[in-house]
Amino acid sequence: MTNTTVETRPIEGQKPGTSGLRKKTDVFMTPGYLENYVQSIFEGVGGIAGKTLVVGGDGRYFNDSAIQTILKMASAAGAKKLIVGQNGLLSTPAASNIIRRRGAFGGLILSASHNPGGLHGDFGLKFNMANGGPANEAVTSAIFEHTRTITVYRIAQAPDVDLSVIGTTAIGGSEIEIIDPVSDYVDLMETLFDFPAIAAMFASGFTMRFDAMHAATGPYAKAILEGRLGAPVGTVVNAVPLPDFGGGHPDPNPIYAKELYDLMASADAPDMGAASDGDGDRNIVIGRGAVVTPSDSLAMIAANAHLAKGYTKGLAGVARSMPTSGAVDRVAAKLGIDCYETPTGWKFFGNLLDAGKVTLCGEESAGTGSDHVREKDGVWAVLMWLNIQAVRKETIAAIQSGHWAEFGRTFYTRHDYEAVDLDAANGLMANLRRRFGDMPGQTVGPLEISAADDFAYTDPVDGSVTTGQGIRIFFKGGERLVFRLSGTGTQGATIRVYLEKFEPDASRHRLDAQEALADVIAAADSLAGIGERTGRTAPDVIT
Ligand code: VG1
Ligand code: CO
Repeated sequence: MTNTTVETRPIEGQKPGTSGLRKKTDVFMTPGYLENYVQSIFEGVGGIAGKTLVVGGDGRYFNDSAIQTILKMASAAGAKKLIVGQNGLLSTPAASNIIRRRGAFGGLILSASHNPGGLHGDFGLKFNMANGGPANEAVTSAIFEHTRTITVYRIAQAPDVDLSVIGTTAIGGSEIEIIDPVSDYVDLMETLFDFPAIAAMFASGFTMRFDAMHAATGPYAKAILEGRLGAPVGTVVNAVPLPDFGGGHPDPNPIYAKELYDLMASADAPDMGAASDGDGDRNIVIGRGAVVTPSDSLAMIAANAHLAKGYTKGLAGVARSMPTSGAVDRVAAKLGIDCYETPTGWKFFGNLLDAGKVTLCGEESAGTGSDHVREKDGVWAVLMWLNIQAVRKETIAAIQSGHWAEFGRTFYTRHDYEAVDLDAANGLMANLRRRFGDMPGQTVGPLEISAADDFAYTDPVDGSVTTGQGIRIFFKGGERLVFRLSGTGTQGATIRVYLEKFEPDASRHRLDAQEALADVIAAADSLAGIGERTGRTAPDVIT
């Protein structure tokens, strides 16, 4: 077995974003592209000689051959051992769990999450650290710096490993262990949730549809819901991961999971609907006629988590990303626990979780999770909601109404403008940045601005500072508007506009969010000139 040293040159644009490097698949497949980035990861983390790494992905097109390259390069870099999900599959939260459980140095997760797969779709790669969480800013910067100076990469000349066979093999001096991607994860879930109580609920006729969207959660949801909890076969639909996600867009939002949303609004709705994304870290939970927004889901889980056996001690604290609504803040205040506000992306929760400052975290983008791993976790959130229903013996709609009656409702929506011209999007943000200092006191329609800033975060654990995380505009009546650009897109820019408003009056809680937020929506356009600058008359996606 020989290792080859291949000369290479820096490739422009290999800068990790919100969650690793994401590019069009055909860009990732350009000779040397993946290799440059993988070598830069190995250098950026200080070398991997003698170390153990976990490797797996969401099964999308190029997942398997990219893994072969990674294994050969890891061997050439002197890795002691590589733990790989069978067929190259590991959901993101399952990978996080394996890293922690096996005491690995870190892991490489191959995913572009909710973005479509295929040669003309998207691909992604990120590094997670020993705590199981996404590399922090210091490490991603070191990786990026290396991509700008790289001159060589090293790769073992070896035949491909058969990823379908569970067991141990080797490339050169590196042991390769192919594992069942599901079983450790199921064990972990069983320590957190009351499986017999949930099984009894299914046995008594509780009905559910889980849409795995032909992505990574299929095998996990099937094993747990249908296998362990006795839900009827067919409860999990689109359960087989496919390289192109069946031609779909594995994002559990109202546009791409429309069938599920429509079912839940119809007379045939089961008791619960749920879906996850490409790599299994996102979730949406829908009751019969009752969509639970992710921001509300976080708040409702915070209020009820003590009902699940892994959380009976209560929560140490909670954290939400800045654009996530303030619904959870109200629960934290009532519980008397700390609530942290972080920049977008799970990497910012890692220190808070490691330091034991928070137990529960969430993002408005359909991400919820806890200190059981260091990623957001779609199946975990679904099991949490099942456990809460099994204990409270109430429907999701009733739990939702009760929560709003107790805490008030925070109306929330996000408007996305996708694949916008880069200059137009940067211009829109630059214009807001120039003006936010003068905004307090100004009126926009019936609303008066009380404060505005560009969100910055000082990590309370390591003191690191992250700036420029989104323009926040607060209004006197408690409304809030946030503008930021996506850090996961692969084409042009995506402008995200986050809108919210607190409503204490229970007689208004069943209003439609778009109606309740009409003044804030109008203020967004008038302050940012969205239509004028982008030429768009409506958002591409409303969540
Ligand atoms: C988006 C979401 C963010 C999430 C990130 C990764 O980032 O807004 O909340 O953490 O995706 O999620 P951005 O920069 O595009 O807004 V996933 O499921 O794509 O790994
Ligand atoms: Co995801």
